Amino acid sequence: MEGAVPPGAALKAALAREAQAAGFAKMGVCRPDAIPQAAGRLDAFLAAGRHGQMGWMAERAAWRRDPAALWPAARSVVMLAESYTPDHDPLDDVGLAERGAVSVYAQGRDYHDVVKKRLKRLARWLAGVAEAGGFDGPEGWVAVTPVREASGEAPAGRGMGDMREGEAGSREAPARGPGRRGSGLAVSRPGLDPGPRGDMEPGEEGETGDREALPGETGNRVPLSKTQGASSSAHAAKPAVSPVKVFVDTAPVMEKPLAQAAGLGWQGKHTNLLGRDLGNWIFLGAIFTTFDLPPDRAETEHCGSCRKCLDICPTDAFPAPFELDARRCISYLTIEHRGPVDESLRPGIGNRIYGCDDCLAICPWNKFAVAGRDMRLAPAPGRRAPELAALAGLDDAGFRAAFSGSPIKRIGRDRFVRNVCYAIGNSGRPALGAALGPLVSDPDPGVADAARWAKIRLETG
Ligand code: B12
Ligand code: SF4
Ligand code: SF4
Repeated sequence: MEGAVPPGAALKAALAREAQAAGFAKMGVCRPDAIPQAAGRLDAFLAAGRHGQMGWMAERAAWRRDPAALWPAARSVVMLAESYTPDHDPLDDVGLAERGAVSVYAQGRDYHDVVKKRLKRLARWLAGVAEAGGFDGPEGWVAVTPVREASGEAPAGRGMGDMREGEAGSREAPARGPGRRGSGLAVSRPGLDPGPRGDMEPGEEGETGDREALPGETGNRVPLSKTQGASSSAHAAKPAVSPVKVFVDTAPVMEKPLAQAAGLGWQGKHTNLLGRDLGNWIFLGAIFTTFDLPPDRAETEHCGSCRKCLDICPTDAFPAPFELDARRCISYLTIEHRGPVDESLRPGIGNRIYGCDDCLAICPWNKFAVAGRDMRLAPAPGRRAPELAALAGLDDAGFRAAFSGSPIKRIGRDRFVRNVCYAIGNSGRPALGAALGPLVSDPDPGVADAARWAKIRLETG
């Protein structure tokens, strides 16, 4: 029965149905070698030092620049878009004098957790297909034969993956079909702003951007489950290892060019991915698989003569259209940058205390944006535009309690309160100076420096 039907198209269609059922807004497929142009552009970005303190970008460049090198056995990359379109205009929060602006993606639950679950659900489904030797779809039973993992696979390493052997199938069982059975999955983690994040527990340091997980280090070479390894004899061409790796956080994968190659949209002049049917409020996720799936047609660019995103940027972070100097981007400065921010950039930060959305919010293609489907990504109470004076008083425990389950927790109290001080300094409200009082001698030098700067700025106008 195996190979009776050309499997790729039917398997892809069934996977797309699973993706939609799981809640993804869009799915596309490309080959791992579909983005040859990205390597040179990444090299130029790094050579110019535009990654700033994000040293992990350079350290992992060999994998990042070439998805085929990350996992040589992969035949297809499945790219997925998750919508988080806000129901308000984020620009309304910019410039509020006594409140901080928090970027939309950080107002709800940590998206990594949400997207990770969805990606795992899909990956379990794919792994289940491999285990069963085919799938049962509207077309009837379709046999599939995944490619056997050959030499050159990513090196195995210590296990700190999100999923352990035997865990698959115990939670979130796929809706139907072979995926119900346990399947060992290979798991690694891509990300919005890399570094150890959503899996952190109270007591761990809320640090971002230190390093990214490598395929072998993340324990993503989890072997197949016992059911796969030992029992079933129905699937003679059973793969020696899992046919799928999920990238749900901090993996060295260039998700935007891959998503463009997979037809989800194009990288706009603000460098983010946007689509005519998606807008730009989307997160990206990737699944690498040994299955041969027919690739989609790459999307072409539709920015035309528009330059709204370039013009609105408060810190002039775009040296040219389609290029970003992260060192000037408020998202980088408030989330990734450790220590004092260059004084010349502080006024431009305004009241943005975590991330920045200006270039996304202004994009005219958002009028076609799909609505966010997951309420967990909607703003949690008090997370949109919180009061600066209250935030300035947060100690470590208070910070952790306030931002439990939020991506904000990752940056830790010190960096967050540093940002709050900059916002107070930019508020033009001398009365807020009282909240800075104890912070000028804060044990964290970044906070103390920011508080002193803010005090002077409030006093001198
Ligand atoms: C590092 C990083 C950052 C850094 C650097 C951002 C950047 N633009 O590189 C900082 C901290 C600043 C950042 C900020 C944000 N990030 Co971020 N970030 C990443 C990360 C981890 C890697 C991105 C990367 O590889 N950058 C390196 C550069 C070289 O790559 P690039 O941007 O693709 O560069 C391309 C262009 O320069 C282009 N190019 C260069 N020259 C030319 C010339 C022409 C003619 C053309 C056409 C193209 C072109 O080619 C390059 C390669 O494709 C990704 C996750 C991932 N693993 O991909 C998330 C990711 C890009 N971030 C994301 C988000 C949501 C954000 C923020 C919106 C968060 C916020 N609200 O604060 C902001 C947006 C800021 C912005 N305008 O980009 C999402 C974007 C989703 C989307 N719709 O695209 C991602 C994909 C995470 C995810 N999984 O969803 N981020
Ligand atoms: S996120 Fe903000 S600071 Fe960064 S490039 Fe966009 S508008 Fe500029
Ligand atoms: S604002 Fe204009 S230039 Fe920028 S990404 Fe959107 S369409 Fe392209």
